[in-house]
Amino acid sequence: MALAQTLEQFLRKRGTYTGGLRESIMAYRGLREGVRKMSEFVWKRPIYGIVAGAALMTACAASPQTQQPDVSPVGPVGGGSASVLAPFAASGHTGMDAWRADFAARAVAGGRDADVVHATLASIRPLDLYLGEDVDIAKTDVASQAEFAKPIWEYVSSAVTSDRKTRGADRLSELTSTFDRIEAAYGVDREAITAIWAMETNLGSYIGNFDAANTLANMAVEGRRQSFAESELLALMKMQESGDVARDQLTSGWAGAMGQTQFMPSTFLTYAVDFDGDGRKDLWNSAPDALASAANYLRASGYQKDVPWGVEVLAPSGFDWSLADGEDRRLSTWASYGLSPMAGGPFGAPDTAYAELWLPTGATGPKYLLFKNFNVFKTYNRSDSYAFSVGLLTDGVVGKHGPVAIWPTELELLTRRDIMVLQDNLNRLGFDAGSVDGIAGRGTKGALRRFQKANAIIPADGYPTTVALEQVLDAN
Ligand SMILES: [Ca+2]
Repeated sequence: MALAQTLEQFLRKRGTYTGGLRESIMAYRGLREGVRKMSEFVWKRPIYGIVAGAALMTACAASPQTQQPDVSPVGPVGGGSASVLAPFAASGHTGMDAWRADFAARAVAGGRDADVVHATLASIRPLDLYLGEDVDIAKTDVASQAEFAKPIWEYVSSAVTSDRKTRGADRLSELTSTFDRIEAAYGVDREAITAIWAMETNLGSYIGNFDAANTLANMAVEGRRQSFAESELLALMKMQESGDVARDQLTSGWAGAMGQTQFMPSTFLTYAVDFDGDGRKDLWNSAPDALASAANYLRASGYQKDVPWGVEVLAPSGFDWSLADGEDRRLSTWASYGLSPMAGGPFGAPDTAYAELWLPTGATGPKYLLFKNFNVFKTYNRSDSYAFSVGLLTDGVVGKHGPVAIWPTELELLTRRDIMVLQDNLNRLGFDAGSVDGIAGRGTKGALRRFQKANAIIPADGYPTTVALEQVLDAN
C-alpha cells in the first residue's frame, strides 16, 4: 500500500486504528530512508554561493500561487492583530486540507495573529518527501540494507573534509574581529562555532531550499511527529509576529531548520540574536547573526571554553575495554589507568574534569576520552558520528588532524537485520538491548559489552561485529 494512502487511512481512523502496525513501522522506516537519501542528495549538490542561495529564496517566494483565490476575511477585523481567519484554497491533498483547517483554528484560538496564520499556511503543498507515492519504493527491502550499519569512518570521511578544514580556517581569519566579540560575549570557542557552521551548511554556502512552513506542515500531516511540527509552526508564526522575519524569508532544510546555523523555529525564538546591529535577527544572510546565535545556543547548552571536546588516547596493553561503559570518570582516574594523549604532552584539561572513554569501532581503531563539550555538540544533533565530526573539524580548522589511529575497515559489520537478531538474542539472554530496531545504539552496545564481560570474552568492547553475533548466538 502506498504510504500516502496508509497515512490518510491512519488519519481517518485515528483513535481506532489498530491493525497493520508492523506495516506502518516498515513504511515509516522507508520514509526515513527516503528522507536520508534526500538529505544526502541535497548535501551533495554543487555548492551555491550566498547570492545563489538568495536567488533560490527569491525564486521560492515568487513561485506562482495560481490556486489562491482572491479572498477577504469574513466578519469584523479588530485593530492590531487579526483574529478572523480567511479561508484557504485547496492544497491538492485532502488530509492536508483537513489538518490545516483544524490547526489554523487552534492557532488563532491560541492567540496567534490570524493574518500571520493565514500567510504561513496558505501556500502549503504535499511534498513527495513526506507524502508522496514514491517513498513506497524504499519500503520494500529496508531491513536488509547495510546503510543502517554504515561505519563511522565513512560518515567521518564525508563530513571532515580537507576542503571544510581549509575554508573553515579561511573564514576564521576573515572574521577575526567578529569572533573576538562573539567569544567575549558568549564564552564559546570560535573553532567550535566554525565547525558547527561547516557541518550545518558548509559554512553558509548551502542553507537548503525548502520552505520551513511547508516542510513542517508536511511533517504534521505525515503524523508521526505532528505535535513537534505543530509547535514549531506556532514558533514560526511568533517569529513573524515579532517582526524579525518576513514570510518569504523562511527558507529551510528538509526538516525545517533555518539559516546558516540551521535553527529550528523554537530555537530561533529563544536563542537567535542580532549581532551585526542592523535591528534584525537574520540567520540566513548575516554570518555575525548566525554565528553569535549558535554561540548563544552552545553556551546555554553548557559549553566550556578552552576545554577540549575530546582527546585521542593511547592505552597500555591488556587495558580493560569494558571501561568504555558511558560512565564519566575524572581525568586523573583515567590517567591512573594508564591512558595518555595520542599526541603526547598534557591532556589540556584539568585533572578534575570528567570524561568518558569512547571506542567508536571497539577495541581496534581510534579511542577517545570525551569531555562535556562533546555532549554539547550532541544538542545540535544527537548522533555520536555528528558530534565526533564537529570535534574533528574543531581541531582541523587549526591544523590538528585526527584520528591518528587507523580505522579497522577490515571488520565485517552487521546489517540491520543482523543487528535485530543480535538485539533479540541479547534480550533473550537477559542483557537488555532495548527495542529490537536494528540500530546499534549505546543501549545495544552496552548489552553486548555486559554479555562479553559475563562470558569472559576479550575484548569486552561492545562493538557489534559478525564475530560478536556468532558468540551471542552460540550462547543462546
Ligand atoms: Ca542582524
